[in-house]
Amino acid sequence: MAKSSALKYDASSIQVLEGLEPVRKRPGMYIGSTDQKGLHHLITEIIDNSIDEALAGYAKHIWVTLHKDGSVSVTDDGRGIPVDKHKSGVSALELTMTKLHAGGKFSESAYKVSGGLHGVGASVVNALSDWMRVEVRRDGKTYFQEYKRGVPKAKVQTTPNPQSPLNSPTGTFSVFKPDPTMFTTVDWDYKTVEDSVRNRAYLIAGLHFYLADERSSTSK
Ligand code: 0RA
Repeated sequence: MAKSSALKYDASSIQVLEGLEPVRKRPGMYIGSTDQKGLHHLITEIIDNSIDEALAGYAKHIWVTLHKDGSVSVTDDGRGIPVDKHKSGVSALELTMTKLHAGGKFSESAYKVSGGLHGVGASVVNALSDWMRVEVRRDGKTYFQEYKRGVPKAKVQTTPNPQSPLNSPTGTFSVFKPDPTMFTTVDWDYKTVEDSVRNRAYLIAGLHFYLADERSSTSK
């Protein structure tokens, strides 16, 4: 029989699928709404993780880029999401990207740092994305993992050819394309993104934001 175009799932993929199912079933419960406002919430979830890394004293720069294909990338020069293996054998990066953080912002977490909760929200963005890729720069290496609707395509690996333009020895690059079946629109509004970036930038001295819109080749 010909290989179908549908994904083949092994036991661990099915676990991830089941774990993220509540997000895809009731996206509004996690991001407020599935309209353009909810859509933009995806970007703020990812930016807020980088901001937490800035508040922890590490990230100094955050780059946000709206890409031509409708994907968005957020890059920071913080320490990089940890990639070490949990006792289960799964990378901390994979756990961050695939496990719902129960109770979210109000629960205790091993990743809690000075008022921020590292990584919370990333799995929600991942679950609501058609695809996502995360690259982590640390130990002189670039680790990466790719996901399809939240499910890892393979284990965390290293690559000699990073996609991110990060030119710092450490940092995190996340790029995702929202799943059009989860939102009433997947069109980013430059002004909305700009306002949200500006409002955050005002609050944090010494943190520099860069926003680029490759759809129009404008950057600010
Ligand atoms: C937990 C621990 C460490 C870094 C981070 C989280 C981290 C998370 C995000 C999410 C976006 N950017 C990030 N940057 C850092 C520190 C691990 C260590 O070096 O010991």
